[in-house]
Amino acid sequence: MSNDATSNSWSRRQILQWGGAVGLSFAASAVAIRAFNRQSVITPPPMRDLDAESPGFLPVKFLRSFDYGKVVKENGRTVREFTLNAKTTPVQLDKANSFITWNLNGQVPAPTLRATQGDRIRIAFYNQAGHAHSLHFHGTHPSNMDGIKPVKQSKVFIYEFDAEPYGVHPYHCHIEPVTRHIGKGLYGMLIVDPPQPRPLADEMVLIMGAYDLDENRQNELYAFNGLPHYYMHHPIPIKKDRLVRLYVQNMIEFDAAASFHLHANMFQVYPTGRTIHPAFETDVITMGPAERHILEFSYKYPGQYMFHPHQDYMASAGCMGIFDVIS
Ligand SMILES: [Cu+2]
Repeated sequence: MSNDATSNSWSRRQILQWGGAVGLSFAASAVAIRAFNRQSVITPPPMRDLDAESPGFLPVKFLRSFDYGKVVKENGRTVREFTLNAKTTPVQLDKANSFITWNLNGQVPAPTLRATQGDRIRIAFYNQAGHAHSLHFHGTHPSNMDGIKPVKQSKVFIYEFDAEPYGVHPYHCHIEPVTRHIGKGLYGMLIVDPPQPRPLADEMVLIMGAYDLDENRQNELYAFNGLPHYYMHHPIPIKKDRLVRLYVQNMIEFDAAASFHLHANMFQVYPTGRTIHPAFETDVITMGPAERHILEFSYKYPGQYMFHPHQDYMASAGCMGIFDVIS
């Protein structure tokens, strides 16, 4: 990666954190994203609207944002440095419900971190929240980097490990009760790209989460990328016949599983992102907690198509979105 991209990463992070609040145009952020995203040089169609009422909770931006970190070379090796700040932030989930989230960098889900297999990952974790938290990554690493030890309020911990193996890896807080810490919003995705990059595609992240508003160990609201019903009211534009690559992850607590169904199409499945070639094709896939996959498809016909769990109670409670296929 070039130095160019390195300097862009910080400005983009600032854009992500502050851009929504000041009404930055999506076109400008798309340029910034494209400038430092090595693989996705595809320009996605612009989305209709940017809601600024919940800064930090901007599913439009989150969808196609990948944080490649600040790149430094150490003994010829690529090291990617990330900063994650645990915070406590209220968010308006819908007209009726606000919720105190525990989050990273003021957003739910946390930033999507991205590296290539064999890179070194270094994460400065600052706990600025009111509780002890930690960062536990899936993937392969030594036990002292497994993130099960609490990092107390106002403390810092540096997590450092090799990016391996390639695939899609959740990360989340691992402080007891873990269900509560994840349910409050402390989760995200680490994408480790294979040494030989996947083919160009319009890449997006869809993380399924849920909110237990009254703490009765049942979810009342569900969401893709943090805000219930968001992509239903803000359909995601995609180009007809263009390859779409979804990184889909289930971070819903309390429900035994969640499925993902795409309307009027089939998708190729790369389980856990751990294969280079698709394992099978289907139009609905079921994921247990923390399960994740890469799904690929393209649409043959223009029009609007729903995506949602096939469990209707989850879809009708917010985990619902629409792809708007344009010619
Ligand atoms: Cu926690």
